[in-house]
Amino acid sequence: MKSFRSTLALFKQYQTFAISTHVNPDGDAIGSELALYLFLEKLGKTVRIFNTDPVPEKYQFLPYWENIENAEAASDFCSDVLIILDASSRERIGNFLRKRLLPMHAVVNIDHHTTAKAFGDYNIIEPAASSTAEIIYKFIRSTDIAIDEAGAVCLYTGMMFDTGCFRFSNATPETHRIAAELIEIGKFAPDEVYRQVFEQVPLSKMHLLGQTLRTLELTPDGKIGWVRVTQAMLNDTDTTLDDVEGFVNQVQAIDGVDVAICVCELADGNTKVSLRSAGNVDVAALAAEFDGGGHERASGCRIELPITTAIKRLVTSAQLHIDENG
Ligand SMILES: [Mn+2]
Repeated sequence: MKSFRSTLALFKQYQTFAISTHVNPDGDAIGSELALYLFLEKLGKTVRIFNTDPVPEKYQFLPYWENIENAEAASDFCSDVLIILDASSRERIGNFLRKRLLPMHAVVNIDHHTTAKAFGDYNIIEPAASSTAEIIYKFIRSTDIAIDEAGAVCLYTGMMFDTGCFRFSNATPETHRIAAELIEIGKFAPDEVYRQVFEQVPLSKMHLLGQTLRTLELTPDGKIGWVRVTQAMLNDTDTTLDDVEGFVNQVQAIDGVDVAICVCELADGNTKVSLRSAGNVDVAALAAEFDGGGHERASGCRIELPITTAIKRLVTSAQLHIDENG
């Protein structure tokens, strides 16, 4: 682990920086990238952001989002320092970027996932932080550079996204205090950010959600609930796996459900799994049994089995976890 102070010293020492994040970037990934980009620009550095996947439309209200470049643009750029945000592992930035973004001096890894690997020369990993944006906030606060309006809305968006709009257990009192401060600095309307991030659902995704909820099943005691998404459903509604994001929370919202499971059939016939816990069961441990990872209350894994078999295994395991906890 490196301290904020030594990381700042590294930033001051070198001149050119590349920033990247995981594939299918979310609000935390993009908000964190932009906030750190603005910070480094204030230090007088040359900074570029390269992502494998484009900025989703719902984040195209964030200041400077258009400065985020695609992977191909990285071909002619050589940085002193590469900063990877929110990615868990170096591979998660995508194959092309992993091979192309080779810095002259150091890789800095900033992340909050409990499964985060210390792949950088500098690793700032804080599993207790709500989001990477919260870590970036604390880092900038530890310097003498002020967070401006643009930085504030980027950081707020990251924290808002990863806490499910401050609903999840990772939203600590400190997260709320920071959010309040960012609203004051940024002078933005939090309800407007909420609308942008959470209420711009495409009609096709709503159709998929409708089909998905019709697959809901529960154990007789109602403590484990699961839904399934098949390739046929994706084709029928003209949606992709990305659209399944958040569906598991609908299952978690059912009264009495301790463990919520959403399984998706992948194009190769295997299964992608999202897990949520109401707090009695550690779903990071459950996911780990299938080589997955995440947090106690939110995790995921990939299972090399068809969805029906995968569900049976998952429900059996979840039942054991519930029984263990009385
Ligand atoms: Mn995150």
